[in-house]
Amino acid sequence: MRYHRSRGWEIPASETTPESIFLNRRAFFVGAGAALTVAGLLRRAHADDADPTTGLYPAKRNPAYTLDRDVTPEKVNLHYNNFYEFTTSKRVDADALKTRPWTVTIDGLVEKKETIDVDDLVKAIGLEERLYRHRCVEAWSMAIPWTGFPLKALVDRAKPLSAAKYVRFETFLDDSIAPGQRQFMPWPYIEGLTMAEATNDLAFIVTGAYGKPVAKVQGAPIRLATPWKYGFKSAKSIVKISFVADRPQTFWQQLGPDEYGFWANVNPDVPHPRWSQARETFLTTGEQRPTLLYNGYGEQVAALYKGLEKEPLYM
Ligand SMILES: Nc1nc2c(c(=O)[nH]1)N[C@H]1C(S)=C(S)[C@@H](COP(=O)(O)O)O[C@H]1N2
Ligand SMILES: [Mo]
Repeated sequence: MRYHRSRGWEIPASETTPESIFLNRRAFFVGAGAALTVAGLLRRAHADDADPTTGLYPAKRNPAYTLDRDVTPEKVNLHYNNFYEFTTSKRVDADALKTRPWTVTIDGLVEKKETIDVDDLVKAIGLEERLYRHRCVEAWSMAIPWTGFPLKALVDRAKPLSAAKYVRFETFLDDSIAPGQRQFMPWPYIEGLTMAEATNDLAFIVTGAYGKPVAKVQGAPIRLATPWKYGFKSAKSIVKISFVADRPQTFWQQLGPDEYGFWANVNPDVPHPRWSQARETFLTTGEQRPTLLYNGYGEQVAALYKGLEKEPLYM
C-alpha cells in the first residue's frame, strides 16, 4: 500500500469492474473452453489435502447480518486479493500454501494454552454464515458471505487472565512457499485487537466463504474479519493467536507508521495521508458510494471507543 503505489488498486475505478478483471484474462478469450477453465481455476483454488470439515458447509446463515448491496461474485473475490506474502499484485497465486494439516497455537496470558488442529477447533465451536461488508484502506469494497465463528468463542475457550489487554494475530512464516516473504518487509504479518474489540460480536474468525472452506487466496484455512475496520486488520492464514499485555506492533504500522496505525476504524472524514477515504468503489459494479463511519457498523462498535477520543482511532 505504501511501497507499491503503481499496483492494481491505483487503476481507475472503471477498470476494476469484474468485466475488465476477466476480460484481461486470456482464459476468457478461448471460447467454449472458457467455462472449463473457470471451473478449473475455482477447483484449484480450493483443492487441498483432505479437509474433514467440508461436510459442515454451507453453514446456517445468521440472519442478524444483512447487506445494503449485493454479494460480490465469488469469481471477483477470488481474483482480486491482497496477500503480500505471495505478491503485491491483486492476482494472487497461493497454491503453494499447504493448508492441511494446520494448527493454531493459542498462547500468552490465558488459562488454557493449546496448539489445536484447525479442524478440531471448527468442530468444537461450530460454524455459521454471515454477510459482511469489507472495506480496504485502498478505497475499494466488497460484500462477502463468510463462514466461521465469533472470535469471542475462541477467547472464552482460552480463558484469558485479567492481565491480557490485547489479542495478537500472527500469519504463517515460510519463505520457501511465500515469495513475498523473501522481500524486505516486517514478516510475519501481525495484527491486533483490544480485548473489547475481540469480544465484540462482530469480530469473526473465518474458515469459509461462499458456502465452502475459504480459498487459499482468501487466507485459508483460518483468517479474521473485522468489518468495521480497514481490511488490513483481517489477518490471513493465522498460525498463532496470543493474549498479551502490550499493544502489538502490526505489520502495516512497521511498514508505514505515518500511514497505518493500530486502530484502523473506517471513517470517511479522516483521509489516508495520500488519498481521500470519503468514497469507496464497490468492486462488482464499479459503483462509487460514500464511505460510512465504522463502515456502517457504528451501532455495534461505536461504544468500544468511548474515552479513547484522543487516540488516532481512524488510522
Ligand atoms: N497475512 C496477510 N493478511 C492480510 C493481508 C496480507 O497481505 N497478508 N492483506 C490484508 C488486506 S490489505 C486486505 S484488504 C484483506 C484482503 O482480503 P481478501 O483478499 O480476501 O479480499 O486481507 C488482509 N489480510
Ligand atoms: Mo486492504
